[in-house]
Amino acid sequence: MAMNRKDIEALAAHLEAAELEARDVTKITDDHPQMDWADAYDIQDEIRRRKESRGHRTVGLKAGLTSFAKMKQMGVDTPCFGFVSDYMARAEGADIRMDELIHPKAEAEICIVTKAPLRGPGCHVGAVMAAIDFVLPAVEIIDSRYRDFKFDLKSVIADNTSASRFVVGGRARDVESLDLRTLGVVMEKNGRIVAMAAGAAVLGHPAAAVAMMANHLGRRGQEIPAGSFIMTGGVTEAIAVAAGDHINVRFQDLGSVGMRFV
Ligand code: 0L1
Ligand code: MG
Repeated sequence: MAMNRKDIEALAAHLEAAELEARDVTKITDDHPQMDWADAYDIQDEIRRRKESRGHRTVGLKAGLTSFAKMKQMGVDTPCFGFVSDYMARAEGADIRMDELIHPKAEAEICIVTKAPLRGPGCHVGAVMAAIDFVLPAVEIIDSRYRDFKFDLKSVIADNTSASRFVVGGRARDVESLDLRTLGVVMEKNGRIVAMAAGAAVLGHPAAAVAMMANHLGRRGQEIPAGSFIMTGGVTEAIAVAAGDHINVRFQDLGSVGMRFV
């Protein structure tokens, strides 16, 4: 750890204010080049603590930058992990207000809910498959607080991996009836196909993202509790949206998820 507690708390307050006031800021490593990986996750944990202390519930975990398309888009080569809060959830078909966001992008995600805890080190795809209660589809709306969506990996981890809104829709299915690797995803914006992929785009298997998350949390003395909702990461690159846009994503065997930006 390269930063002291006071700096961690100040940076968490700074980034959370940018999120809640929908204004962009420069990436924090510009002013804090010494920040290390533990500091970045400590800042994210402090943002979570701040939200929970105001009464917000943490309602899910997210893996980010898990597909090669997303890593290439953002110029990084390692996944990252974050959380989502209750106020970030929107209903299927909802209007999503642009005036609460900075420069949102939408991405299609295969999600799971666990029925048993997962704890690393040593967590693997088989352990994750045994712990899956059901699978369901979602669209995550990411909104980096960093100017022009430009950041490095440590800065984006501190910024809770750009978590902003998410919409769960479609229908839940037992994992036994699905092949998560070949599950096809087609994303449409205003009726036109803008991206498509299969589940294997996420680290070869979406469950691999969850195993990686459990191993990451294990190194921090934490686990994935039973009953966790987990977004495994965008299967395609993220698509920029503007007021008036309609996003609809069709997930093979899982139905579709749609929303409008207003
Ligand atoms: O959910 C994600 O993949 C976001 C990870 C953070 C990087 C980004 O904002 O694209
Ligand atoms: Mg995502």
